[in-house]
Amino acid sequence: MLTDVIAALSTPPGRSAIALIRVSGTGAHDVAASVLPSFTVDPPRSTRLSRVVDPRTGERLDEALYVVYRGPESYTGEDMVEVSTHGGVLVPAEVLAALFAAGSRAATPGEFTRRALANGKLDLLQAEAVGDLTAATAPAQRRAALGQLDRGLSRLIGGLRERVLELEALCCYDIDFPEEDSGPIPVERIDAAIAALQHSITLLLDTAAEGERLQEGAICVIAGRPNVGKSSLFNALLGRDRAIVTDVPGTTRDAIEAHATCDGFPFRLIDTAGLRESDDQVEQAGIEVSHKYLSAADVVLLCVEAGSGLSTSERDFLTNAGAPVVVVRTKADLLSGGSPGQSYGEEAILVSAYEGTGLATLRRKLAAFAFSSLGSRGDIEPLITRERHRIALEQAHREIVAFADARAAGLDGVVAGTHLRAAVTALDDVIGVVSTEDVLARVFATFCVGK
Ligand SMILES: Nc1nc2c(ncn2[C@@H]2O[C@H](COP(=O)(O)OP(=O)(O)OP(=O)(O)O)[C@@H](O)[C@H]2O)c(=O)[nH]1
Ligand SMILES: [Mg+2]
Repeated sequence: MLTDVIAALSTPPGRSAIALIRVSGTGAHDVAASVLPSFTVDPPRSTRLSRVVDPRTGERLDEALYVVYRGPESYTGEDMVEVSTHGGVLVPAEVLAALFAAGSRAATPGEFTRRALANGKLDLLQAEAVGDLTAATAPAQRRAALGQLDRGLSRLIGGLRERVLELEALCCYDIDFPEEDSGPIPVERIDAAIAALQHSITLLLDTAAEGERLQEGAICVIAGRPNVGKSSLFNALLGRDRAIVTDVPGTTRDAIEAHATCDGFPFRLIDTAGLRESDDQVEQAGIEVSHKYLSAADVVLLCVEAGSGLSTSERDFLTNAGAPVVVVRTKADLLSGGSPGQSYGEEAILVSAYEGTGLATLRRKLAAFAFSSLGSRGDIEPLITRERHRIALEQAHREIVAFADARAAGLDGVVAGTHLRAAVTALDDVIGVVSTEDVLARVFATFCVGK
């Protein structure tokens, strides 16, 4: 692992009041001292004001605040300096160039966090949580990321790992001391430990579907006949006019996607072409796209105009849908008195995109449908949010099953024990005890420089 001095802008470029530049590595203090004439290390972790100069010319570039960290007490675990310069396009770029001239180089994406990982300041799950927190758009994502950053998931998986090791120890004891006074370990005790472990891993795996959905946003497809008000509802849920609305049936031709937060949970809302038989080639293509999205949906909003009955095709839709369907009665403002119309099983949600009525109820319902188990579990319990976690846990589970099978088949304890070793390795992979370059590259692929 390189420990040379890296520097990067940690705030987005562009006009802003302040920009933060990070410098880290062996010699980071010397680099910073070249551009900050009044630089002192002691006491570390306190804020000081200094002129910032170009070391090549001595020209003043800015007046900035800086904080010095002495490794290992820093984010990366190395010597670090954070300089808060004035923002904008020019000053931060000039200060950064001065830092490069003083002997640092540009950090690669995620390099600060990678160093934190290499120096044991964070484990791989925490590094992922840093990325998740900065990418979060919905409060539920923030809560999950903070929990993971607090090592909630690391501790849970570390606990599972301990239990596999204990199981291995129990079996080794059986092999090494079969004639001990205390007698062999009762078979039931080992069987119970295996069953309990499998159960715990399964419970964690059960969080994967909604955990991964939390990461990506739940796919919510808005469907229904042409002109029922799908695009209007889509815009109302987004709070901006994203899709075209007209009174011409068949207005929306393609699927339109946008991110939205409903009741604190992330969604990918998809407005689609109205479902009907059409001779129009373009519209027909749009309808095919609608079907494709419907098959990938986590939840479907079936829009039916308030007051009108469900058609046969809508009833078919309800019975054949692969995802939970929320029936929405649209254009509630046009309903004068009468009944909103039957909803078949589900209580109808009456909405008006024009007046905004029913939208809050609808958002709550969407969150309850797409994140039912997360909602009921609360935020305390760790969950897995990535395919990477799921694949490794499935592997650990398979190895424990294979271990149980090998024992049942009367296989030699040492041979059976290799499955437990493999289970430990799989769990280690999740926490990132030893991570290969390709795993790291994938985890850090989405990081920006300066993180
Ligand atoms: N009164 C009233 N009219 C609405 C409401 N929502 C939509 N409309 C009207 O209904 C018509 C169709 O609205 P759209 O949102 O384009 O309907 P759509 O389902 O997306 O239609 P297609 O894309 O053609 O399938 C427009 O004239 C809208 O102004 C509503 O809440 N109240
Ligand atoms: Mg439309």
